Amino acid sequence: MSHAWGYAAKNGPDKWSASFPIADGPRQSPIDIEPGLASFDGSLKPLSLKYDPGTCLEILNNGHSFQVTFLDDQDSSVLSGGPVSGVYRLKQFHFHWGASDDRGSEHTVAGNKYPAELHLVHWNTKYANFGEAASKPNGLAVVGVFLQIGNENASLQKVLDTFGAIKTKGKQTTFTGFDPSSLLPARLDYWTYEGSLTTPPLLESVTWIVCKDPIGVSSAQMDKFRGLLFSAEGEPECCMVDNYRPPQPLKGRQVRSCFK
Ligand code: E5Z
Ligand code: ZN
Repeated sequence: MSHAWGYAAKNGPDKWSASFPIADGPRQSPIDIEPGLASFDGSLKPLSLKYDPGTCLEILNNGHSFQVTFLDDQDSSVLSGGPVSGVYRLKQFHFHWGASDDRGSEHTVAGNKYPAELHLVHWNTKYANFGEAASKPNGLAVVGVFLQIGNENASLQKVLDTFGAIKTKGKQTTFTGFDPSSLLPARLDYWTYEGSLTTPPLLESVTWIVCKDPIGVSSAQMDKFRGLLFSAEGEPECCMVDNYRPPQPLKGRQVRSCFK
């Protein structure tokens, strides 16, 4: 790739393999989840997500999405149970979305897209830090939550209310006291499979935990997402939309569910 990676025709998902050959690897994400092909696994534990709003630090437009970053120097905001062993710390959450409400999620369910997908990114504390964990087969656990159109989401609105301060690439602002639990569905039924980061470097280090139940978002709130820019201040304005990678080949992997 002659340009940095992105989601445009010249540097989008079809082009990533030139610079990141793992793009064609054995455990790439996202995938299409076919519920009828997932196997119920009664040995899967309930997912435990315990988050401390005191660890929420800031919100950043990184030019690909926006992310809310958490202090991860202690076991204060953690994932355990579900398909994983040990304790994983929350590092950040971010979203992927479309140019319109008919697309935007990375994972699909029986071929169907949702308008957006939330990713809560955690790293395995058996490693020293996120950077070490990111290259290990069991280094990361990402919880995926679909957004579906409905009523305004009051918790999400707290995030969207910061967007005036992070419109362009590289901008960040303090964002404290936010409880990411407020963005979770009431029921944590999930599918799980072994996959990768969905953006370069596409590292095959992610245990994916995709919630079956979506959370709500209004169409007006989805429009707020689309008001962010991929571009930096002073550059030609380029709306941050369609920042998702399409489903990748399953290559014999099994998708398991914690529910029948
Ligand atoms: N969309 S996603 O949830 O699959 C996802 C989650 C996290 C990242 C990308 C996609 C991410 N990217 C930053 C680059 C990275 O964190 O992964 N770097 C890893 C190695 C490293 C610090 C070394 N990081 N030092
Ligand atoms: Zn993501």
